[in-house]
Amino acid sequence: MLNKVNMPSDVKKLNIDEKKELASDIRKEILNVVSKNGGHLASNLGIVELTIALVSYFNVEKDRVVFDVGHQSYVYKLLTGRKNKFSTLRKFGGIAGFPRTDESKFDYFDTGHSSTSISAALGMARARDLLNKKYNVIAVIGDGALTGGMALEALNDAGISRSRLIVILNDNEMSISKNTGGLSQFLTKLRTKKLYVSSNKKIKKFVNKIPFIGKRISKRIGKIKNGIKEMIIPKMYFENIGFTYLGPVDGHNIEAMEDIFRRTENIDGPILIHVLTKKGKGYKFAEEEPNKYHATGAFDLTVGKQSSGKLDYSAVMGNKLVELAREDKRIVAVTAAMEEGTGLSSFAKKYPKRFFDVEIAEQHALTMVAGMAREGLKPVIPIYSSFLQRGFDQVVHDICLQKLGVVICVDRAGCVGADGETHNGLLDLSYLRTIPNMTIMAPKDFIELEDMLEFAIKYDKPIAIRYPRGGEGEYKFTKHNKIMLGKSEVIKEGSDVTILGIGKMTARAMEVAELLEQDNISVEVINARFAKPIDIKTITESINKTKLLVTIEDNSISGGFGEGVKASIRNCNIINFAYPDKFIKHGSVPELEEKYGLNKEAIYKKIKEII
Ligand SMILES: Cc1ncc(C[n+]2csc(CCOP(=O)(O)OP(=O)(O)O)c2C)c(N)n1
Repeated sequence: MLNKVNMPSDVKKLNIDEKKELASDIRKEILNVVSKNGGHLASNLGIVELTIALVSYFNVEKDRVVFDVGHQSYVYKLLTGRKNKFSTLRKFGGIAGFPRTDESKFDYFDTGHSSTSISAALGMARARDLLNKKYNVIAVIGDGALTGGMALEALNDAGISRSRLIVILNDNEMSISKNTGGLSQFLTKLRTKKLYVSSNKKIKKFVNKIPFIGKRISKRIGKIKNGIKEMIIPKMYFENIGFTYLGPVDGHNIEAMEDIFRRTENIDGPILIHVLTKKGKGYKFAEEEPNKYHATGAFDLTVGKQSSGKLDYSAVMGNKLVELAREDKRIVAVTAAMEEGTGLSSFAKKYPKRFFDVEIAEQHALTMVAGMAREGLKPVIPIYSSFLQRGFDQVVHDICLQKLGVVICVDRAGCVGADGETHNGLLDLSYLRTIPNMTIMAPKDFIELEDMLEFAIKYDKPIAIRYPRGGEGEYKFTKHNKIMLGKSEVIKEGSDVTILGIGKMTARAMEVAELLEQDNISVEVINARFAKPIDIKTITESINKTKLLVTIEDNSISGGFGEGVKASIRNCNIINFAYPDKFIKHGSVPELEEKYGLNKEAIYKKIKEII
């Protein structure tokens, strides 16, 4: 059936049995491509029927659809003219893993970070009304993304707006891990019969008390329970904040969803449609362990995802934290819905009372750890670099202003590869450097990360440790000097050029040095360790000898480490290697490093030319 479908108009022509067949074909195609390219699997398997119903009922040629996070937009891509390119998903030059307005006219808003869809959709709806246009605006948001502050702020505003806006809540009871907060408990009540039964009882009890006719009405209540379930119960929440609530509806029943979409036609103002889906639907392994298949690398379809057994920086941080927490009972760990991704699972198991998953709420998490630090705890908050962007003001206003001892572990710093623009962590060195009272470190390898974590916990002032996605590179360091505040480390002495690497780029500096030395160019290599404060003394001593300074970082050039060094060291020839001041698209890290002249060959060539 997928062979016959390319565009939404093709989907509209299908009868219900054909749509079901299409759903099955789409699942096969997604499994086939994601098992090869990696990507977000479970969320897409869960949203197949919902997307078919959406594309089939609405006119997505003009009706705006905004996918929250956008990781679940693969089905939509398959049905909106991108089927033939689908095998290039997340590859260099291929289609992106998230909606991209520059990729298709059917993508109405770029997403990647959570909880933005309702705000964007409300903006579009208000624009439509002011410009006297006619189309639907639909935000598709998961129950995980709904826990983000922005989504709740947007619901609050949308509720009173009276703008015609449709929010489709794709409720699969999961964020990446299980949702835990109060909102998810509320949704569970809506979902299950429990609330209905107990409210039904309450209603009967109330009605029974009405003189003369109460008992008779009470008997009839049983008969109209479905009506009550749909009309009265949900009004208690969503309708009170201004939405018309429809549902819950089975998100794997295309007909039922199309039917409920039809019912929106005569409703004005904001509407929330509650759709129940199963994450990972149709692939046994993903249904059983949806968290494992939320985002995945390539894997063998028949046996499922196997652990590579390879250590990565997140796991090294998590293991070390478990060890340190044994000795220091004041250590607590906080995550914004990224327990597994940030390597905190063993900490969560070992110290459940000292572990807090606040759901997709980076801003809240950062101010909460400030409160914890204020009262004498030692909070460690691992957070992906690109998601930390959300909490910039909280780092400034709540952590750094008060010099509170919070350890921010900036995970996935640098270029992340296949997830592209929204997920690259290329700005953290720039924005963290601007904050007074902040100290920033970056380790050259796993051992240095462990040493830095130990140092940071003892430091008792705001401090960030940034490290990349994945594991160490091929270059292995043998020596690990003690970490001292603001001190860099001279790894190799030389006399013609100084190469100053930071974090994972220290290994790159050593690789480039090896190439240059083959041409009899003598290289001094310094591991910066601290991006703030910059070790001006050691760098100055080195360039007094060599007269040429090269910096290498996996951050944007704009405001990054290299620019910081340039501003601190006067009268010196400096060349900065960094990513350009651009949003860097998806591809593998080696491909992108090649494109932007950051691999060892390119850096070697450029230095040689200059020398
Ligand atoms: C600001 C931000 N924080 C964290 C993430 C990582 N993340 C991507 S999807 C996701 C879970 C989303 O859950 P839900 O909205 O329920 O969608 P589902 O995958 O369950 O369909 C998280 C935490 C993100 N994309 N953006």
